[in-house]
Amino acid sequence: MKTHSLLPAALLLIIATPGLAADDEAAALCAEAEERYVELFGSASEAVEDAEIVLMYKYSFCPAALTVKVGTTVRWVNVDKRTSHSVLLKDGSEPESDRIFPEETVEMTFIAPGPVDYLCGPHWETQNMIGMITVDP
Ligand SMILES: [Cu+2]
Repeated sequence: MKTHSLLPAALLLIIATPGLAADDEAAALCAEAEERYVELFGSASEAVEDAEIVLMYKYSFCPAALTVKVGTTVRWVNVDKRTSHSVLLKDGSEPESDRIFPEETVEMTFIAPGPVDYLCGPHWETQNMIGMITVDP
């Protein structure tokens, strides 16, 4: 029976796709965020020398996970057109940042090694807007 032999292959496809699609979507979104950054600031975010840049865009942090050396300053830059965001360390060791409006930035310097989970105050719950920084010694 041909229908029975086709079914497993179809199921496999459905199961295999979601993970990949999510990664691809995140990569595409972050590429778009970088384009916005270049549009706004005239050069690539990688060209910034005094900080590591994390973009805030469409309810995402780009990159969502970042590894830095101890003593590094991380600068979050809102490249959205309308939405404001914030940075809130999950462990509560720092007060939540002010609302960061489009084209505004906020920065933090990480002086202790370890993982730092953080959230966007207004959007972590509804949009899963979360990020992580690993501070290497
Ligand atoms: Cu947000």
